[in-house]
Amino acid sequence: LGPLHTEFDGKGNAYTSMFVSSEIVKWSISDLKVLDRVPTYYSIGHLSIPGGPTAKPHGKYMIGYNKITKDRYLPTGPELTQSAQLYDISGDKMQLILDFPTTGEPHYAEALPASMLMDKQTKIFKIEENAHPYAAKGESQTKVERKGNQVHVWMTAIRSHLTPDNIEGVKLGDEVYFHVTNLEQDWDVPHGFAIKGANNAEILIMPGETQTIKWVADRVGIFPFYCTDFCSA
Ligand SMILES: [Cu+2]
Repeated sequence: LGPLHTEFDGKGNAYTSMFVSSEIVKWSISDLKVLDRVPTYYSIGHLSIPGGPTAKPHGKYMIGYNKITKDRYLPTGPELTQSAQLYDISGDKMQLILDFPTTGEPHYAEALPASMLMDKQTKIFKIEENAHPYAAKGESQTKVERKGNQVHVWMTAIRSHLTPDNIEGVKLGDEVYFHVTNLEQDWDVPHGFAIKGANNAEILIMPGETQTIKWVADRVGIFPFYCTDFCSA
């Protein structure tokens, strides 16, 4: 009851989500016969077979995404945790292999084998190729320069400190630009930067990258700054 979305496995079968009866129905495209049905938990909306909308679906797994699932997990907020199920569809019968909480039912979700991405991902940015005009490619290149009421800080981040880590002479009303270069050249060592009173978003700097955050000195005082990727700086 309540068919919503259909995906294909590339082997002549279609899988349709049924919102009202909370199930997925597998049927044959050639003779429209129902081959199998499995319950979802519950009120399924979209479903995804990795590669489903392509000419060659991967056809091994299927994920059911549910909506307005109210009582399966701890009620932690105004919006309750949603629920999803992973099925093995390699055989004649669909088999539930994982039942897990998730955040909302995606419209629309696609999945693909990790092997298609693993050797193509960027792990770091080479520091010697950093062409950012405010990059500091070593702690010796860090500096603070004033241009009128703008203060530019060439800053570096490396486990576990920021350089410079003490900046004096900023005046009330100054615009301070922190240009932070992450000196790390190792995978998965990002750094962040935040300063007390900043009203723009934090930055997250990948290894070898430079990013800038602007902060206006709108009151007199001492303002702590720190790495938001918790390397202890
Ligand atoms: Cu850090």
